[in-house]
Amino acid sequence: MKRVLTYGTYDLLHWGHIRLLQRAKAQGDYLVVALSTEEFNEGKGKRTYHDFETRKAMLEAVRYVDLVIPEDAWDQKINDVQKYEIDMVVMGGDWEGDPRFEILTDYCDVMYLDRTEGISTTKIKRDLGVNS
Ligand code: C2G
Repeated sequence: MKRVLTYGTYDLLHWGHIRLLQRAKAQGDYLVVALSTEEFNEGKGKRTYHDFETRKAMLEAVRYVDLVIPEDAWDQKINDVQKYEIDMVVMGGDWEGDPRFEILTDYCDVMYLDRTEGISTTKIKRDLGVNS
């Protein structure tokens, strides 16, 4: 059983998110998503449309997702990898080389996948004329 872990905000779930989850699950047999809490998002300068419980429920409805856990601190990742016996962390390419993920290479594999071009939560809000 190869266990995969990924992190994100996953607000206004869109095709780029689904493709990331699909490809992350394809790397193993079990996919854990660490979902940013509102408090953590404030630290990332992000305000979400959906609250944590709604974003969690939406992710749990995605066939590729096996477990959703909260992400509420940058420094929880090593503990997450150990606690959930993770074999591989997978993130989108915008995180490639980020030390907050590179540090995990001592504990598990780390893989970065190409982002899906032309879609983002920010773009959706902008195209809808919503102040992001
Ligand atoms: N993503 C993607 N293609 C897009 C948009 C997003 O592949 N067009 C990927 C991102 O690279 C990320 C995941 O989808 O791996 C979730 O994206 P966000 O919800 O924007 O997550 P982010 O704010 O990058 O949070 O600790 C790390 C952070 O929690 C990551």
